[in-house]
Amino acid sequence: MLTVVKHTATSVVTIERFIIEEERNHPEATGELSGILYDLALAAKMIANKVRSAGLADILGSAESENVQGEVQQKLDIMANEIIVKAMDHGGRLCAMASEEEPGIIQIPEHFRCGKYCLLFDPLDGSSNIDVNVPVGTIFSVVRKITRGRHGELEDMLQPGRRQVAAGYVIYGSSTMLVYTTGQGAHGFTLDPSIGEFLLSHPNIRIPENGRYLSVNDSYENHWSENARTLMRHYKGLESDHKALSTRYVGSLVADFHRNLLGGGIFAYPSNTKSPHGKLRLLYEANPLAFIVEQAGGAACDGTRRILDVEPTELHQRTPLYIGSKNEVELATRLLAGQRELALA
Ligand code: AHM
Ligand code: MG
Repeated sequence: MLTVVKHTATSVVTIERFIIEEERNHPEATGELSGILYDLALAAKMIANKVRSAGLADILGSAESENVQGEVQQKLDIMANEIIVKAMDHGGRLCAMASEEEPGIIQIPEHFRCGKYCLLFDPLDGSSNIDVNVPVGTIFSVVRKITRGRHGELEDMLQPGRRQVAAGYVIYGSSTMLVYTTGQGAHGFTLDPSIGEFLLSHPNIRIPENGRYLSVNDSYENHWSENARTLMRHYKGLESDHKALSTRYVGSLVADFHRNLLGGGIFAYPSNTKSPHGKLRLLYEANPLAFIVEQAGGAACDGTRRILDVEPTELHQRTPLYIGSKNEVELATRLLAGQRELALA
């Protein structure tokens, strides 16, 4: 029987201890998934460290120029990608990885053991915001291998989101936070930089059922479908007695999602005539955040379908996305119903 891990935000609980306690709820667990989560927490600390000194790039040497040691500096998103690959490839728990930064599957080198999980990730989401010191994030998804060979294959990656065994994100903001789920609620940890540990700060996150914020890039309005335009007017209280939501758009999915998860709201990225399939990636942006939001009592859809039920066909597949408070996502599904999204028309 599941025993719910009970902690309050006032007890000092490290992410390691929390992961171990969650694992105890699964006597059959081998500890491999826990190992993946520890390694990701370590990678997050390393990326946080790089992000914090990003503003010094011009002083220490900007991207593609040589730094003081005479090494060519890399762009931060490439650096974040390498940090994750290097932190994760040798643990013996993964059989393959996929990243927004790499076109194909990343195989585990021959000299390392292969495990039974696949990791999909966006190493630095919203990276165009780095230059202006606005929060960015990392998003990750873990699925179990379903093919029989030693290495992970495309088929392992192309599983619907409901099969995820773990998912999470890291936000590099005024503090660094890691939020993850293994299907036992969504829990948030804040990095205490003085001791280098993620400490439980947001146990059992619950998203309010109604929204307070609307996060959407309005500049595409003329390119949306009529139904999407009507939906946005509802959110703004212009079309019905729906309470007017406050518009907040950072342009970093992780930051917009995080605010709405804690405060209530909806993030919407409808398909439009310029991006007929939407912009966000299904496997390593929409799916992990959808898993988290559902665990927190919210919802996510692509306009017509629950995100976690979409059957992926491509590694870097894009999807329209409506994610956040349950009642706001339900309104989106209702108002967009019958309108096959532009991409599917
Ligand atoms: P990226 O993965 O290339 O950084 O793009 C994803 C980002 C999201 O973080 C954000 O929500 C979205 O793109 C913003 O797009 P737009 O500028 O079209 O509003
Ligand atoms: Mg991204």
